[in-house]
Amino acid sequence: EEQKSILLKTSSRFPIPPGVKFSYGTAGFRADALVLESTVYRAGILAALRSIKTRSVIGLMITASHNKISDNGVKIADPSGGMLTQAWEPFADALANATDSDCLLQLIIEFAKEESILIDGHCRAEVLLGRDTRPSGESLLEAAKQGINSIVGSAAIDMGILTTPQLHWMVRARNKGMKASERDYFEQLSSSFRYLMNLVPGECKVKGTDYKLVVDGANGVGGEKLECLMNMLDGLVIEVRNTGKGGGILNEGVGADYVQKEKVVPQEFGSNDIGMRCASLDGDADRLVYFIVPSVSSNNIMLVDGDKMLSLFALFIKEQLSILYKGVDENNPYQARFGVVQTAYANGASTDFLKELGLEVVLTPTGVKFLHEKAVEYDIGIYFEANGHGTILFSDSFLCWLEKRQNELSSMSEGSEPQKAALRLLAVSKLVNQAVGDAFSGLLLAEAILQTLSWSINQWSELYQDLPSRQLKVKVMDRTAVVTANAETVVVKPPGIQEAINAETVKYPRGRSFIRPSGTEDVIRVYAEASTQEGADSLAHSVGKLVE
Ligand code: 16G
Ligand code: ZN
Repeated sequence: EEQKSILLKTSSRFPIPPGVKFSYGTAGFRADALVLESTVYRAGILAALRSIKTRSVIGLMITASHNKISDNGVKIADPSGGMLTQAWEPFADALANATDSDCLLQLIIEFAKEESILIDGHCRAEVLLGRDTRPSGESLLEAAKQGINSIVGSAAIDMGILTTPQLHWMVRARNKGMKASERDYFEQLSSSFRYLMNLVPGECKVKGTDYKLVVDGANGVGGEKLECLMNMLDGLVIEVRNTGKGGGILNEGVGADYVQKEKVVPQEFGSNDIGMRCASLDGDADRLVYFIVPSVSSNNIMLVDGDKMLSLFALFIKEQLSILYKGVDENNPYQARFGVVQTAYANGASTDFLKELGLEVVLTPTGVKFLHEKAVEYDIGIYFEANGHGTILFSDSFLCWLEKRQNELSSMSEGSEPQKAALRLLAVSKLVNQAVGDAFSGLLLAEAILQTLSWSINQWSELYQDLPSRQLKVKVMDRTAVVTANAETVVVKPPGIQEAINAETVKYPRGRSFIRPSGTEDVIRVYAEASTQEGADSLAHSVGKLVE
Protein backbone atom coordinates (compact mmCIF):
# COMPACT_ATOMS: atom_id res chain seq x y z
CA GLU A 1 0.00 0.00 0.00
CA GLU A 2 2.77 2.38 0.88
CA GLN A 3 4.46 1.39 -2.38
CA LYS A 4 1.30 2.14 -4.33
CA SER A 5 0.83 5.57 -2.89
CA ILE A 6 4.46 6.53 -3.49
CA LEU A 7 4.19 5.47 -7.12
CA LEU A 8 0.92 7.30 -7.67
CA LYS A 9 2.28 10.42 -6.07
CA THR A 10 5.60 10.63 -7.92
CA SER A 11 4.24 9.54 -11.27
CA SER A 12 1.67 12.32 -11.24
CA ARG A 13 4.61 14.73 -11.39
CA PHE A 14 5.65 13.23 -14.73
CA PRO A 15 2.64 13.19 -17.05
CA ILE A 16 3.35 11.83 -20.53
CA PRO A 17 3.39 14.36 -23.36
CA PRO A 18 0.34 14.09 -25.64
CA GLY A 19 0.66 12.51 -29.06
CA VAL A 20 4.11 10.97 -28.67
CA LYS A 21 4.72 7.26 -28.93
CA PHE A 22 7.89 5.94 -27.32
CA SER A 23 9.72 2.81 -28.36
CA TYR A 24 12.76 1.20 -26.76
CA GLY A 25 14.69 0.98 -30.03
CA THR A 26 18.17 -0.20 -30.95
CA ALA A 27 19.71 2.23 -28.48
CA GLY A 28 17.00 2.72 -25.84
CA PHE A 29 14.55 5.61 -25.84
CA ARG A 30 15.60 8.62 -27.84
CA ALA A 31 13.71 11.82 -28.60
CA ASP A 32 13.70 15.58 -28.27
CA ALA A 33 14.78 16.19 -24.66
CA LEU A 34 11.67 18.30 -24.04
CA VAL A 35 9.36 15.28 -24.20
CA LEU A 36 11.54 12.83 -22.33
CA GLU A 37 10.99 13.47 -18.61
CA SER A 38 8.20 10.97 -18.10
CA THR A 39 10.08 8.36 -20.14
CA VAL A 40 13.23 8.73 -18.11
CA TYR A 41 11.28 8.63 -14.86
CA ARG A 42 9.70 5.38 -16.01
CA ALA A 43 13.02 3.99 -17.18
CA GLY A 44 14.16 4.60 -13.59
CA ILE A 45 11.32 2.40 -12.35
CA LEU A 46 12.24 -0.24 -14.89
CA ALA A 47 15.90 -0.18 -13.82
CA ALA A 48 14.98 -0.61 -10.16
CA LEU A 49 12.72 -3.58 -10.99
CA ARG A 50 15.43 -5.10 -13.12
CA SER A 51 17.86 -4.75 -10.23
CA ILE A 52 15.50 -6.50 -7.82
CA LYS A 53 14.81 -9.24 -10.35
CA THR A 54 18.48 -9.94 -11.10
CA ARG A 55 19.71 -9.18 -7.56
CA SER A 56 22.46 -7.19 -9.24
CA VAL A 57 23.54 -3.65 -9.91
CA ILE A 58 21.89 -2.12 -13.00
CA GLY A 59 22.96 0.95 -15.01
CA LEU A 60 20.96 3.80 -16.43
CA MET A 61 22.64 6.10 -18.93
CA ILE A 62 21.22 9.39 -20.14
CA THR A 63 22.57 10.20 -23.60
CA ALA A 64 21.56 10.58 -27.21
CA SER A 65 25.01 9.69 -28.52
CA HIS A 66 25.63 11.31 -31.91
CA ASN A 67 22.20 12.93 -32.16
CA LYS A 68 21.86 16.70 -32.09
CA ILE A 69 22.29 18.51 -28.80
CA SER A 70 18.58 19.17 -28.25
CA ASP A 71 17.84 15.43 -28.27
CA ASN A 72 18.42 13.12 -25.38
CA GLY A 73 17.80 9.50 -24.51
CA VAL A 74 18.00 6.81 -21.91
CA LYS A 75 19.26 3.24 -21.98
CA ILE A 76 19.56 0.53 -19.38
CA ALA A 77 22.62 -1.64 -18.75
CA ASP A 78 22.06 -5.22 -17.58
CA PRO A 79 24.16 -6.92 -14.85
CA SER A 80 26.81 -8.07 -17.37
CA GLY A 81 27.27 -4.44 -18.42
CA GLY A 82 25.62 -5.22 -21.76
CA MET A 83 22.33 -3.93 -23.13
CA LEU A 84 19.02 -4.56 -21.38
CA THR A 85 17.73 -8.03 -22.20
CA GLN A 86 15.45 -7.95 -25.25
CA ALA A 87 12.86 -9.88 -23.25
CA TRP A 88 12.13 -6.73 -21.22
CA GLU A 89 11.86 -4.32 -24.15
CA PRO A 90 8.09 -4.79 -24.57
CA PHE A 91 7.65 -3.94 -20.89
CA ALA A 92 9.83 -0.85 -21.35
CA ASP A 93 7.58 0.24 -24.24
CA ALA A 94 4.42 -0.40 -22.26
CA LEU A 95 5.71 1.57 -19.26
CA ALA A 96 6.80 4.53 -21.37
CA ASN A 97 3.43 4.76 -23.09
CA ALA A 98 1.12 4.15 -20.10
CA THR A 99 -1.39 6.99 -20.30
CA ASP A 100 -1.77 7.86 -16.61
CA SER A 101 -0.63 6.97 -13.09
CA ASP A 102 -3.28 4.27 -12.62
CA CYS A 103 -2.35 2.50 -15.84
CA LEU A 104 1.28 2.71 -14.88
CA LEU A 105 0.66 1.23 -11.46
CA GLN A 106 -1.44 -1.56 -12.96
CA LEU A 107 1.30 -2.41 -15.46
CA ILE A 108 3.92 -2.57 -12.74
CA ILE A 109 1.81 -4.81 -10.51
CA GLU A 110 1.05 -7.21 -13.36
CA PHE A 111 4.61 -7.33 -14.61
CA ALA A 112 6.04 -7.82 -11.11
CA LYS A 113 3.69 -10.74 -10.66
CA GLU A 114 4.58 -12.30 -13.99
CA GLU A 115 8.28 -11.99 -13.31
CA SER A 116 7.95 -12.94 -9.62
CA ILE A 117 9.48 -9.66 -8.51
CA LEU A 118 8.79 -9.02 -4.87
CA ILE A 119 8.73 -5.31 -4.06
CA ASP A 120 8.78 -5.32 -0.28
CA GLY A 121 11.84 -3.29 0.58
CA HIS A 122 13.77 -6.40 1.60
CA CYS A 123 15.20 -7.02 -1.83
CA ARG A 124 17.39 -4.03 -2.35
CA ALA A 125 17.78 -2.46 -5.76
CA GLU A 126 20.83 -0.53 -6.80
CA VAL A 127 21.07 1.55 -9.96
CA LEU A 128 24.16 3.43 -11.16
CA LEU A 129 23.33 6.60 -13.06
CA GLY A 130 25.40 8.41 -15.65
CA ARG A 131 24.81 11.17 -18.19
CA ASP A 132 26.66 12.86 -21.03
CA THR A 133 27.28 16.61 -21.28
CA ARG A 134 23.91 17.56 -22.77
CA PRO A 135 22.33 20.49 -20.92
CA SER A 136 19.06 18.58 -20.54
CA GLY A 137 20.90 15.77 -18.75
CA GLU A 138 20.71 17.23 -15.29
CA SER A 139 16.94 17.48 -15.01
CA LEU A 140 16.48 14.15 -16.76
CA LEU A 141 18.83 12.56 -14.27
CA GLU A 142 16.65 13.94 -11.51
CA ALA A 143 13.61 12.32 -13.15
CA ALA A 144 15.46 8.99 -13.29
CA LYS A 145 16.32 9.24 -9.61
CA GLN A 146 12.69 9.85 -8.72
CA GLY A 147 11.69 6.82 -10.76
CA ILE A 148 14.21 4.62 -8.98
CA ASN A 149 13.33 5.99 -5.55
CA SER A 150 9.65 5.35 -6.13
CA ILE A 151 10.36 1.60 -5.86
CA VAL A 152 10.67 0.90 -2.14
CA GLY A 153 14.13 -0.20 -1.04
CA SER A 154 15.94 1.17 -4.09
CA ALA A 155 19.10 3.20 -4.18
CA ALA A 156 20.10 5.51 -7.02
CA ILE A 157 23.82 6.22 -7.18
CA ASP A 158 24.77 9.20 -9.30
CA MET A 159 28.13 8.57 -10.95
CA GLY A 160 28.10 11.99 -12.60
CA ILE A 161 29.03 12.87 -16.15
CA LEU A 162 30.42 9.78 -17.91
CA THR A 163 30.92 8.23 -21.31
CA THR A 164 28.44 5.45 -22.07
CA PRO A 165 31.14 2.74 -21.96
CA GLN A 166 32.41 3.99 -18.59
CA LEU A 167 28.99 3.44 -17.04
CA HIS A 168 28.62 -0.01 -18.62
CA TRP A 169 32.12 -0.89 -17.38
CA MET A 170 31.24 0.18 -13.85
CA VAL A 171 28.08 -1.90 -13.78
CA ARG A 172 30.00 -4.96 -14.92
CA ALA A 173 32.83 -4.35 -12.45
CA ARG A 174 30.44 -3.85 -9.53
CA ASN A 175 28.68 -7.11 -10.29
CA LYS A 176 32.00 -8.93 -10.42
CA GLY A 177 32.88 -7.57 -7.01
CA MET A 178 35.64 -5.44 -8.45
CA LYS A 179 36.50 -1.83 -7.73
CA ALA A 180 34.37 0.28 -9.99
CA SER A 181 35.11 3.99 -9.70
CA GLU A 182 36.08 6.20 -12.61
CA ARG A 183 39.62 6.19 -11.24
CA ASP A 184 39.62 2.36 -11.41
CA TYR A 185 38.44 2.49 -15.00
CA PHE A 186 41.25 4.85 -16.00
CA GLU A 187 43.75 2.74 -14.03
CA GLN A 188 42.77 -0.44 -15.81
CA LEU A 189 42.96 1.12 -19.27
CA SER A 190 46.21 2.95 -18.70
CA SER A 191 47.98 0.05 -16.99
CA SER A 192 47.04 -2.51 -19.64
CA PHE A 193 48.09 -0.02 -22.33
CA ARG A 194 51.44 0.41 -20.56
CA TYR A 195 51.77 -3.38 -20.51
CA LEU A 196 51.29 -3.60 -24.27
CA MET A 197 53.69 -0.75 -24.89
CA ASN A 198 56.37 -2.41 -22.75
CA LEU A 199 56.11 -5.40 -25.06
CA VAL A 200 56.72 -3.33 -28.19
CA PRO A 201 59.94 -4.57 -29.80
CA GLY A 202 62.72 -2.03 -29.23
CA GLU A 203 63.28 -1.14 -32.87
CA CYS A 204 59.61 -0.36 -33.44
CA LYS A 205 59.03 2.95 -31.67
CA VAL A 206 57.20 5.19 -34.12
CA LYS A 207 58.79 8.56 -34.83
CA GLY A 208 58.15 11.92 -36.44
CA THR A 209 54.66 13.04 -37.38
CA ASP A 210 53.41 9.56 -36.58
CA TYR A 211 54.23 10.21 -32.97
CA LYS A 212 51.25 12.40 -32.22
CA LEU A 213 47.58 11.48 -32.42
CA VAL A 214 45.03 14.27 -32.88
CA VAL A 215 41.54 13.47 -31.55
CA ASP A 216 38.21 15.14 -32.33
CA GLY A 217 36.16 14.92 -29.10
CA ALA A 218 32.82 15.75 -30.83
CA ASN A 219 32.40 18.62 -28.32
CA GLY A 220 31.09 16.03 -25.90
CA VAL A 221 31.95 13.99 -22.87
CA GLY A 222 34.62 11.98 -24.70
CA GLY A 223 36.93 14.94 -25.25
CA GLU A 224 36.78 15.92 -21.62
CA LYS A 225 37.41 12.40 -20.33
CA LEU A 226 40.17 11.68 -22.81
CA GLU A 227 42.09 14.61 -21.37
CA CYS A 228 41.99 12.88 -17.95
CA LEU A 229 43.05 9.51 -19.36
CA MET A 230 45.78 11.08 -21.46
CA ASN A 231 47.63 12.31 -18.40
CA MET A 232 48.00 8.74 -17.20
CA LEU A 233 49.56 7.42 -20.42
CA ASP A 234 53.22 6.99 -21.29
CA GLY A 235 54.53 6.64 -24.80
CA LEU A 236 51.62 8.30 -26.54
CA VAL A 237 51.07 11.97 -27.22
CA ILE A 238 47.47 12.99 -27.80
CA GLU A 239 46.12 16.38 -28.73
CA VAL A 240 42.40 16.68 -28.10
CA ARG A 241 40.31 19.17 -30.07
CA ASN A 242 36.59 19.81 -29.88
CA THR A 243 36.49 19.21 -26.15
CA GLY A 244 33.36 21.34 -25.86
CA LYS A 245 35.24 23.95 -23.91
CA GLY A 246 36.03 26.06 -26.94
CA GLY A 247 32.42 26.95 -27.70
CA GLY A 248 31.78 24.30 -30.35
CA ILE A 249 28.42 22.53 -30.33
CA LEU A 250 28.01 18.85 -29.56
CA ASN A 251 28.03 16.72 -32.74
CA GLU A 252 27.73 19.76 -35.02
CA GLY A 253 30.16 19.28 -37.89
CA VAL A 254 32.24 17.08 -35.60
CA GLY A 255 32.36 13.57 -34.21
CA ALA A 256 32.64 10.00 -35.44
CA ASP A 257 29.16 9.81 -36.94
CA TYR A 258 29.66 12.97 -39.00
CA VAL A 259 33.13 11.98 -40.15
CA GLN A 260 32.11 8.44 -41.07
CA LYS A 261 28.89 9.36 -42.89
CA GLU A 262 30.00 12.57 -44.63
CA LYS A 263 33.63 11.56 -45.15
CA VAL A 264 34.75 15.17 -44.69
CA VAL A 265 37.14 16.98 -42.35
CA PRO A 266 35.53 17.89 -38.99
CA GLN A 267 35.58 21.42 -37.52
CA GLU A 268 38.96 22.54 -36.14
CA PHE A 269 40.83 20.24 -38.51
CA GLY A 270 42.40 21.39 -41.74
CA SER A 271 45.48 21.91 -43.83
CA ASN A 272 47.82 21.94 -40.82
CA ASP A 273 46.89 18.34 -40.18
CA ILE A 274 47.73 16.89 -43.58
CA GLY A 275 49.09 13.38 -43.21
CA MET A 276 48.58 13.34 -39.43
CA ARG A 277 47.01 10.41 -37.62
CA CYS A 278 43.58 11.72 -36.57
CA ALA A 279 40.62 10.12 -34.80
CA SER A 280 37.03 11.08 -34.00
CA LEU A 281 34.89 10.04 -31.03
CA ASP A 282 31.10 10.26 -31.05
CA GLY A 283 29.00 12.19 -28.53
CA ASP A 284 29.09 9.53 -25.80
CA ALA A 285 32.46 8.00 -26.78
CA ASP A 286 31.28 4.52 -27.68
CA ARG A 287 32.31 4.94 -31.32
CA LEU A 288 35.65 5.68 -32.89
CA VAL A 289 36.96 6.19 -36.40
CA TYR A 290 40.41 7.21 -37.61
CA PHE A 291 41.08 9.45 -40.58
CA ILE A 292 43.75 11.30 -42.51
CA VAL A 293 43.46 14.71 -44.17
CA PRO A 294 45.10 13.85 -47.50
CA SER A 295 45.42 17.24 -49.20
CA VAL A 296 44.62 20.95 -49.08
CA SER A 297 42.64 20.89 -52.27
CA SER A 298 39.55 19.21 -50.91
CA ASN A 299 37.56 18.78 -47.77
CA ASN A 300 37.50 15.01 -48.16
CA ILE A 301 39.24 12.65 -45.79
CA MET A 302 40.70 9.21 -46.06
CA LEU A 303 38.58 7.22 -43.63
CA VAL A 304 39.70 4.32 -41.45
CA ASP A 305 36.34 3.03 -40.30
CA GLY A 306 35.10 0.35 -37.91
CA ASP A 307 35.69 -2.38 -40.49
CA LYS A 308 39.33 -1.44 -40.80
CA MET A 309 39.69 -1.24 -37.04
CA LEU A 310 38.23 -4.70 -36.82
CA SER A 311 40.60 -5.92 -39.52
CA LEU A 312 43.65 -4.55 -37.69
CA PHE A 313 42.56 -6.09 -34.40
CA ALA A 314 41.73 -9.44 -36.01
CA LEU A 315 45.07 -9.55 -37.81
CA PHE A 316 46.95 -8.77 -34.59
CA ILE A 317 45.12 -11.32 -32.48
CA LYS A 318 45.47 -14.01 -35.08
CA GLU A 319 49.19 -13.34 -35.21
CA GLN A 320 49.53 -13.50 -31.41
CA LEU A 321 47.54 -16.73 -31.29
CA SER A 322 49.75 -18.38 -33.85
CA ILE A 323 52.90 -17.33 -31.99
CA LEU A 324 51.38 -18.61 -28.79
CA TYR A 325 50.49 -21.97 -30.30
CA LYS A 326 54.02 -22.51 -31.51
CA GLY A 327 54.96 -22.94 -27.88
CA VAL A 328 52.08 -25.24 -27.00
CA ASP A 329 52.87 -28.94 -26.77
CA GLU A 330 50.63 -31.42 -28.55
CA ASN A 331 48.93 -32.57 -25.38
CA ASN A 332 47.84 -29.18 -24.26
CA PRO A 333 46.20 -27.46 -27.17
CA TYR A 334 43.42 -25.06 -26.44
CA GLN A 335 41.98 -24.26 -29.81
CA ALA A 336 40.39 -20.89 -29.11
CA ARG A 337 37.25 -20.40 -31.14
CA PHE A 338 37.93 -17.13 -32.88
CA GLY A 339 35.11 -15.37 -34.72
CA VAL A 340 34.31 -12.07 -36.34
CA VAL A 341 30.87 -10.44 -36.33
CA GLN A 342 29.81 -7.72 -38.77
CA THR A 343 26.61 -6.26 -40.18
CA ALA A 344 25.48 -5.86 -43.78
CA TYR A 345 27.04 -2.37 -43.69
CA ALA A 346 30.52 -3.88 -43.49
CA ASN A 347 32.43 -2.97 -46.60
CA GLY A 348 32.60 -6.01 -48.89
CA ALA A 349 36.37 -5.60 -49.15
CA SER A 350 36.71 -5.98 -45.38
CA THR A 351 34.70 -9.20 -45.35
CA ASP A 352 36.87 -10.58 -48.17
CA PHE A 353 40.01 -9.58 -46.28
CA LEU A 354 38.87 -11.29 -43.07
CA LYS A 355 37.86 -14.46 -44.88
CA GLU A 356 41.20 -14.55 -46.66
CA LEU A 357 42.84 -14.43 -43.24
CA GLY A 358 40.98 -17.67 -42.62
CA LEU A 359 38.57 -16.22 -40.08
CA GLU A 360 34.98 -17.18 -39.49
CA VAL A 361 32.78 -14.17 -40.36
CA VAL A 362 29.10 -13.93 -39.44
CA LEU A 363 26.57 -11.18 -40.07
CA THR A 364 23.86 -9.99 -37.68
CA PRO A 365 21.25 -7.25 -37.93
CA THR A 366 22.31 -3.68 -37.08
CA GLY A 367 22.49 -2.75 -33.39
CA VAL A 368 25.03 -3.54 -30.73
CA LYS A 369 22.83 -5.99 -28.89
CA PHE A 370 22.74 -8.32 -31.89
CA LEU A 371 26.45 -8.21 -32.59
CA HIS A 372 27.37 -8.61 -28.95
CA GLU A 373 25.04 -11.55 -28.47
CA LYS A 374 26.76 -13.36 -31.36
CA ALA A 375 30.31 -12.47 -30.36
CA VAL A 376 29.99 -13.97 -26.86
CA GLU A 377 29.59 -17.37 -28.49
CA TYR A 378 33.33 -17.42 -29.24
CA ASP A 379 36.42 -17.68 -27.05
CA ILE A 380 37.58 -14.56 -28.81
CA GLY A 381 34.74 -12.74 -30.56
CA ILE A 382 35.38 -9.45 -32.31
CA TYR A 383 32.48 -7.35 -33.44
CA PHE A 384 32.38 -4.00 -35.15
CA GLU A 385 29.88 -1.91 -37.01
CA ALA A 386 31.28 0.12 -39.90
CA ASN A 387 30.33 3.23 -37.90
CA GLY A 388 33.06 2.47 -35.36
CA HIS A 389 31.20 0.76 -32.55
CA GLY A 390 32.72 -2.52 -31.50
CA THR A 391 34.75 -4.53 -29.05
CA ILE A 392 36.59 -7.80 -28.50
CA LEU A 393 35.12 -10.34 -26.08
CA PHE A 394 37.12 -13.05 -24.34
CA SER A 395 35.56 -16.14 -22.76
CA ASP A 396 36.36 -16.91 -19.13
CA SER A 397 37.55 -20.41 -20.01
CA PHE A 398 39.99 -19.11 -22.60
CA LEU A 399 41.35 -16.44 -20.24
CA CYS A 400 41.75 -19.05 -17.53
CA TRP A 401 43.76 -21.30 -19.88
CA LEU A 402 45.78 -18.32 -21.11
CA GLU A 403 46.67 -17.27 -17.57
CA LYS A 404 47.87 -20.79 -16.79
CA ARG A 405 49.76 -21.07 -20.04
CA GLN A 406 51.46 -17.75 -19.41
CA ASN A 407 52.68 -19.00 -16.03
CA GLU A 408 54.04 -22.19 -17.57
CA LEU A 409 55.77 -20.27 -20.32
CA SER A 410 57.31 -17.78 -17.95
CA SER A 411 58.82 -20.53 -15.81
CA MET A 412 60.03 -22.42 -18.89
CA SER A 413 61.31 -19.62 -21.04
CA GLU A 414 60.87 -16.16 -19.58
CA GLY A 415 60.87 -13.54 -22.32
CA SER A 416 60.21 -16.00 -25.18
CA GLU A 417 58.00 -14.95 -28.05
CA PRO A 418 55.14 -17.31 -27.06
CA GLN A 419 55.21 -15.92 -23.55
CA LYS A 420 55.06 -12.36 -24.87
CA ALA A 421 52.13 -13.33 -27.08
CA ALA A 422 50.31 -14.67 -24.02
CA LEU A 423 51.03 -11.48 -22.11
CA ARG A 424 49.82 -9.36 -24.99
CA LEU A 425 46.55 -11.24 -25.26
CA LEU A 426 45.99 -10.96 -21.52
CA ALA A 427 46.66 -7.23 -21.67
CA VAL A 428 44.24 -6.84 -24.58
CA SER A 429 41.51 -8.59 -22.58
CA LYS A 430 41.93 -5.98 -19.85
CA LEU A 431 42.35 -2.98 -22.12
CA VAL A 432 39.27 -3.73 -24.17
CA ASN A 433 35.96 -2.98 -22.49
CA GLN A 434 34.16 -6.32 -22.11
CA ALA A 435 30.77 -4.71 -21.55
CA VAL A 436 30.29 -2.64 -24.69
CA GLY A 437 32.19 -0.86 -27.47
CA ASP A 438 34.46 1.83 -26.04
CA ALA A 439 36.24 4.47 -28.11
CA PHE A 440 39.03 4.73 -25.52
CA SER A 441 39.76 0.99 -25.54
CA GLY A 442 39.71 0.99 -29.33
CA LEU A 443 41.99 3.98 -29.53
CA LEU A 444 44.58 2.64 -27.10
CA LEU A 445 44.54 -0.79 -28.71
CA ALA A 446 44.95 0.62 -32.21
CA GLU A 447 47.83 2.80 -31.02
CA ALA A 448 49.57 -0.09 -29.26
CA ILE A 449 49.19 -2.35 -32.30
CA LEU A 450 50.53 0.27 -34.72
CA GLN A 451 53.57 0.63 -32.48
CA THR A 452 54.01 -3.13 -32.12
CA LEU A 453 53.91 -3.61 -35.89
CA SER A 454 55.77 -0.36 -36.49
CA TRP A 455 53.05 0.69 -38.90
CA SER A 456 51.93 4.14 -39.99
CA ILE A 457 48.23 4.90 -40.37
CA ASN A 458 48.79 4.69 -44.13
CA GLN A 459 49.98 1.12 -43.87
CA TRP A 460 46.93 0.35 -41.75
CA SER A 461 44.66 2.00 -44.28
CA GLU A 462 46.20 -0.05 -47.08
CA LEU A 463 45.27 -3.39 -45.49
CA TYR A 464 42.66 -3.46 -48.23
CA GLN A 465 40.98 -0.97 -50.53
CA ASP A 466 37.41 -0.08 -49.52
CA LEU A 467 34.82 -0.68 -52.22
CA PRO A 468 33.08 2.62 -53.06
CA SER A 469 29.73 2.83 -51.27
CA ARG A 470 26.75 5.12 -50.92
CA GLN A 471 24.10 5.45 -48.21
CA LEU A 472 20.76 7.17 -48.68
CA LYS A 473 17.65 7.54 -46.61
CA VAL A 474 14.15 7.64 -47.98
CA LYS A 475 11.25 9.13 -46.05
CA VAL A 476 8.25 6.82 -46.14
CA MET A 477 4.75 6.72 -44.67
CA ASP A 478 5.34 3.56 -42.72
CA ARG A 479 8.82 2.15 -42.34
CA THR A 480 7.51 -1.02 -40.70
CA ALA A 481 6.14 -2.05 -44.11
CA VAL A 482 9.68 -3.15 -44.96
CA VAL A 483 10.58 -6.46 -43.34
CA THR A 484 14.00 -8.01 -43.80
CA ALA A 485 15.66 -11.36 -43.16
CA ASN A 486 19.16 -12.90 -43.20
CA ALA A 487 20.76 -10.13 -41.16
CA GLU A 488 18.95 -7.45 -43.18
CA THR A 489 20.42 -8.59 -46.48
CA VAL A 490 17.10 -9.72 -47.97
CA VAL A 491 13.73 -7.95 -48.14
CA VAL A 492 10.80 -10.28 -47.53
CA LYS A 493 8.09 -7.61 -47.50
CA PRO A 494 6.68 -5.90 -49.50
CA PRO A 495 6.75 -8.68 -52.09
CA GLY A 496 8.69 -8.14 -55.30
CA ILE A 497 11.14 -5.56 -53.98
CA GLN A 498 14.00 -7.97 -53.46
CA GLU A 499 13.70 -9.21 -57.06
CA ALA A 500 13.79 -5.62 -58.25
CA ILE A 501 16.88 -4.91 -56.12
CA ASN A 502 18.56 -8.00 -57.55
CA ALA A 503 17.78 -6.87 -61.07
CA GLU A 504 19.46 -3.50 -60.41
CA THR A 505 22.42 -4.98 -58.58
CA VAL A 506 23.50 -7.34 -61.37
CA LYS A 507 24.07 -4.33 -63.63
CA TYR A 508 27.14 -3.30 -61.59
CA PRO A 509 30.48 -5.07 -61.19
CA ARG A 510 30.88 -5.98 -57.50
CA GLY A 511 27.40 -4.57 -56.94
CA ARG A 512 25.68 -5.14 -53.60
CA SER A 513 22.70 -3.32 -52.15
CA PHE A 514 20.18 -3.69 -49.36
CA ILE A 515 17.44 -1.69 -47.67
CA ARG A 516 16.28 -1.71 -44.04
CA PRO A 517 13.96 0.28 -41.84
CA SER A 518 15.96 2.52 -39.51
CA GLY A 519 15.72 1.70 -35.83
CA THR A 520 16.23 5.32 -34.77
CA GLU A 521 14.54 7.49 -37.42
CA ASP A 522 11.40 7.37 -39.49
CA VAL A 523 13.15 6.39 -42.71
CA ILE A 524 14.18 3.48 -44.88
CA ARG A 525 17.95 3.28 -45.28
CA VAL A 526 19.54 2.29 -48.58
CA TYR A 527 23.07 0.94 -48.89
CA ALA A 528 24.91 0.23 -52.12
CA GLU A 529 28.45 -0.61 -53.07
CA ALA A 530 30.10 -1.26 -56.42
CA SER A 531 33.50 -1.22 -58.06
CA THR A 532 33.26 2.53 -58.81
CA GLN A 533 31.81 5.48 -56.91
CA GLU A 534 29.55 6.33 -59.87
CA GLY A 535 28.30 2.76 -59.82
CA ALA A 536 27.59 2.82 -56.09
CA ASP A 537 25.80 6.18 -56.37
CA SER A 538 23.69 5.10 -59.27
CA LEU A 539 22.81 1.74 -57.72
CA ALA A 540 21.79 3.47 -54.46
CA HIS A 541 19.59 5.89 -56.38
CA SER A 542 17.82 3.24 -58.39
CA VAL A 543 17.21 1.13 -55.30
CA GLY A 544 16.01 4.25 -53.46
CA LYS A 545 13.48 4.81 -56.27
CA LEU A 546 12.07 1.33 -55.69
CA VAL A 547 11.23 2.27 -52.12
CA GLU A 548 9.61 5.67 -52.64
C1 16G B 1 22.00 2.75 -32.74
C2 16G B 1 22.88 1.58 -32.42
C3 16G B 1 23.97 1.45 -33.43
C4 16G B 1 23.37 1.35 -34.82
C5 16G B 1 22.45 2.51 -35.08
C6 16G B 1 21.69 2.27 -36.37
C7 16G B 1 23.47 0.76 -30.22
C8 16G B 1 24.10 1.08 -28.90
N1 16G B 1 23.48 1.75 -31.11
O1 16G B 1 22.71 3.95 -32.65
O2 16G B 1 24.68 0.29 -33.13
O3 16G B 1 24.38 1.35 -35.78
O4 16G B 1 21.49 2.59 -34.04
O5 16G B 1 20.75 3.29 -36.55
O6 16G B 1 22.99 -0.33 -30.45
P1 16G B 1 19.61 3.14 -37.62
O7 16G B 1 18.78 1.95 -37.24
O8 16G B 1 18.87 4.43 -37.56
O9 16G B 1 20.29 2.94 -38.94
ZN1 ZN C 1 27.41 6.61 -29.21
